[in-house]
Amino acid sequence: MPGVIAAFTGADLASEWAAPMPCAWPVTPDMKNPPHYPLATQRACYVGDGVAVVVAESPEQAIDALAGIVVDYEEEPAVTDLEDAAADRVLVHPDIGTNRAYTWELISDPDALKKAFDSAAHTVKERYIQQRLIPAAMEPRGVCVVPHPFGGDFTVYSATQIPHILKVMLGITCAVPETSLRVVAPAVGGGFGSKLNVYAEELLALALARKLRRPVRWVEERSEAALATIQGRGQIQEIELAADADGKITAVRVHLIADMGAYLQLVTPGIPLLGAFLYHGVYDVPVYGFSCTSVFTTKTPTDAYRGAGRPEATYAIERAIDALARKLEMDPAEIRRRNFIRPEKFPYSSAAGLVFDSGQYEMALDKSLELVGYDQLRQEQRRRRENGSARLLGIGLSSYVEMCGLAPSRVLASLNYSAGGWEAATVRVLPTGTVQVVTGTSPHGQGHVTSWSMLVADRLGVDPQNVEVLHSDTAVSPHGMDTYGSRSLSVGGTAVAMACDRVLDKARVIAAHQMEVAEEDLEVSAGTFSVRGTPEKSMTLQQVAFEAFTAHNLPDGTEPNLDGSITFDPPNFTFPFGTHVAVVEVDTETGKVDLVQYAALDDCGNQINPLIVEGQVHGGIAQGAAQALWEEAVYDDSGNLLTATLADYLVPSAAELPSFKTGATVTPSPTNILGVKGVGEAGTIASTPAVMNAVVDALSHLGVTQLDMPASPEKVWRALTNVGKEAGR
Ligand code: MCN
Repeated sequence: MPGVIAAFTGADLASEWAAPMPCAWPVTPDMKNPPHYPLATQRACYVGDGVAVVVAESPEQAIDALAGIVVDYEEEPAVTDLEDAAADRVLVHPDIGTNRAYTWELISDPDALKKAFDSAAHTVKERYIQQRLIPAAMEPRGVCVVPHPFGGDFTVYSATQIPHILKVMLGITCAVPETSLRVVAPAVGGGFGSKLNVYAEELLALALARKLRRPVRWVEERSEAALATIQGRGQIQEIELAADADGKITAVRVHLIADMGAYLQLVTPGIPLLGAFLYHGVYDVPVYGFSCTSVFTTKTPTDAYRGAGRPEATYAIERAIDALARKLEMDPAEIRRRNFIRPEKFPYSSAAGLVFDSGQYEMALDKSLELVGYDQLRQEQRRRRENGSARLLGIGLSSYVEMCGLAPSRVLASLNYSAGGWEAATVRVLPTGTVQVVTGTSPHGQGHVTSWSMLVADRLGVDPQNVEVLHSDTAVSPHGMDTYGSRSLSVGGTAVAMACDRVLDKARVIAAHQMEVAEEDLEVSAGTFSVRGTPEKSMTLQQVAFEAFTAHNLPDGTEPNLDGSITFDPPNFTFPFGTHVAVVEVDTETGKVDLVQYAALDDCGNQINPLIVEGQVHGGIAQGAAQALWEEAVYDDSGNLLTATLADYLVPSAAELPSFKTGATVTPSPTNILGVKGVGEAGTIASTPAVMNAVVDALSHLGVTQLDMPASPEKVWRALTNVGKEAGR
């Protein structure tokens, strides 16, 4: 056809791959991982599994040519329901003989767990559905691979969160020496975890550029993104709480069935584990049990989506604690207060095996209630109920803690993750005094250039305008572990700060030598080294950098140039926390829910840039509220995605959201020199349960307590109609 350069099936390209597509998280030794290649050869296992590729001069010509391909599919039954998948009635991959990818357990003390439930004064058992979500970054994915005119080198431009990891994986999968690959992640257009992956299209673009000896580009369309970019969540959760007569929780037991989709992508199997340690939330729970069975379905693979495992955990515990409060007829704030881990217990060793760094949970709750005007809202709620108003008010709380700053490499090893959790940084003071920072993080909307400039300026006493931050290009920043898991500031930013300290140490040696004084006699302030007691005798950092550059008069053994490099492996996760309060109005006649007020109190330790922190919280809240009220990937029984456009998949805009009230407390983390904790996912983690608790809070007096997300008008209306029928109304 016009403009077509080449067309290939999966079989045509089979010899291009040295290994299947990577899954870096084999969570158990017996985990099932069916071979996954960029194009299917025998069986396509989900709608979105590529079977052929066309390379043409223009995207339009390629699309026309794709329409000319006839695929002779022989249809097999789909498996879309998770419990059905676990029953192994229809197998997604008959070769492996089961749909169960793995079972993973974390039970601190099985006897104590049983005993706690047997002897509990109160128990609640809840079942929740985490619907699948479709990440909707501002820009979908895109990749362009340029072969160098001579030799076998390639430059790969990809809209990825992980240029460094991608480079390693491309090398392994396509048998290209790492030295022949340069990966550049330019302005990425958002990712929210969905670009923390190695995708078929990236491998195809590289293999085709190699085969055809010309640049190859691919840019995803929005509906393709819905099918072929990973999806998030996808779990059935069962959570049980045991409590004593006063409402003090004595044990938590959780079982999940997690939807892997048709294949395991880069970190698919690990996502439930990122929540596994947190189903007891912010509460001091002595006995804990968690298990997860993960299953294959004939749907798009799942993987990391903002929060990855932690929103799911927070949702389950925060809804369950509200269920316990209802059972005990206790205010949701009061039951939380009774169960919080107390400030004096930090560092707190949890029954799940983590050590929480620092926290003041009750303070965050108190401040959030103040922010939203809790007592007045409860009065207003009562008033509307008494007046028989058709617009009921619901107030929902969510107190959260999350583990981020992924992660100490040794801990990742204990979870069978195939990479480390360190981060690299280099800080160079150039001869003219400009500071160049090389970071291994890879921002895609989080503002690292601004934040890193601020923290370098602060530490070195230079103007932030004079700091250049280089990132996301493996030729410029060869070492890095990239951006996800709200790790960048607490690991990458800390590395930058430590590299600054190395620079200052070296500068001090040079300045002391130049001014012929002892190092101890020097004071450093605002980028100037001055002699204690004789402030007029001083050198600026810029002067020191110039001396280090000319190297005419350096102390013996001091290397020229003023720079410092470090690779920092964090000693622990960081544990940000807070309480969010959502206020909704529910129209009992139509079932429509309006989110009318929202207050967020977050504690991410010291803040480098409060405006960015607030922006991160805002975006996170919008995303989490969207899961509660609007977003859901809907499949039919044959495994067709029914919500593959933004007309069917309801991503909210500003019009659906109130102005958020935000506040902060500051409880520094003792695990890094900046005292910071992550914030990139906090809003998403906290907001979903806050909003759902608010919806249930509006309706529970009418008997509606079981409600799944998204709380669409139809679902709410049906729930109200059903309880009405039961009550003979
Ligand atoms: N920050 C701060 N003080 C703190 C904590 C953070 O000033 N105590 C600042 C940091 O300096 C940084 C920003 O807040 O500029 C986020 O830092 P951090 O919490 O370390 O998170 P990461 O930079 O590692 O970002 C990852 C996180 C994740 S996992 C997802 S998903 C996500 C998110 O960030 N995806 C995003 N935020 C996003 N924001 C945008 N615009 N687009 C995405 O795709």
